Amino acid sequence: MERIAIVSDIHGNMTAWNAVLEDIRKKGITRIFCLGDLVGKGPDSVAAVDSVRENCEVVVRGNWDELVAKRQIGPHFEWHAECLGEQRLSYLSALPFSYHFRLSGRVIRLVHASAISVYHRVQPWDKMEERLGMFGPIADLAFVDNDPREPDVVGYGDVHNAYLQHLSGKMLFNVGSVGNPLDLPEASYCIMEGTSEGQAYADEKVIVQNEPFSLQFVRVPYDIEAEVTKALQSGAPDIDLYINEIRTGVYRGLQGK
Ligand SMILES: [Mn+2]
Repeated sequence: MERIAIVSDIHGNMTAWNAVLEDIRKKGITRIFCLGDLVGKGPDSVAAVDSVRENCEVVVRGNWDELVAKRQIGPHFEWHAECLGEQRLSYLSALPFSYHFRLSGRVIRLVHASAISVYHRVQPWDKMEERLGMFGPIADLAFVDNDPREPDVVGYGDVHNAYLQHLSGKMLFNVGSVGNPLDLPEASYCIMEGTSEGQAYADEKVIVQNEPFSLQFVRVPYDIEAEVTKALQSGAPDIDLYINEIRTGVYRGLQGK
């Protein structure tokens, strides 16, 4: 049986990320896949990149990773790019758009935001057509699909709110955010459990029996005020917005709006 921790949107919040890593280790899980947005918003992009590189087997590219890596004009992007330096920026820009694998007879697709682009945002309340688009062809030109089958399961990050839906016989889930959750103020991640495919599954002619497959949603409390102190000392731009969000779990702290 394989158990894989799927994390996303760390956004330079090392206090939350270290708490999640500790929880993953305590559970005896050794495989971690990351769905992007390692950097930006929070104060510690450098440590986030170094730790993700060290701990994650698979990492896909997020919108912040791309914007910071290409030194997009704007105080946030430039500040984080300056901290990161050339070597880490080239690591971020080389991250793949998506990752596909098989577990328990299912084709699993992992992307940051959608099949269309790292900037194309899909919310659980969007039109059915929009959500089903997550299972459609990958638009990224650099992407080479080696799997002849359409995905049965799509997992992503980007919106910072965790959820699971079943749509037309497919499963769509969002792992939420480690460092900047916008549903409730605890770090979020998922654990996927299933049977590893073996070589036979690579051949589309082999009829594969589906086996039990599970997805667990985990919330990890962490020391938010310690992170606030780090953020205030960092000199990162727009840190007040970040602090409001990690304290409230609400986008820009705008409760009730
Ligand atoms: Mn993000």
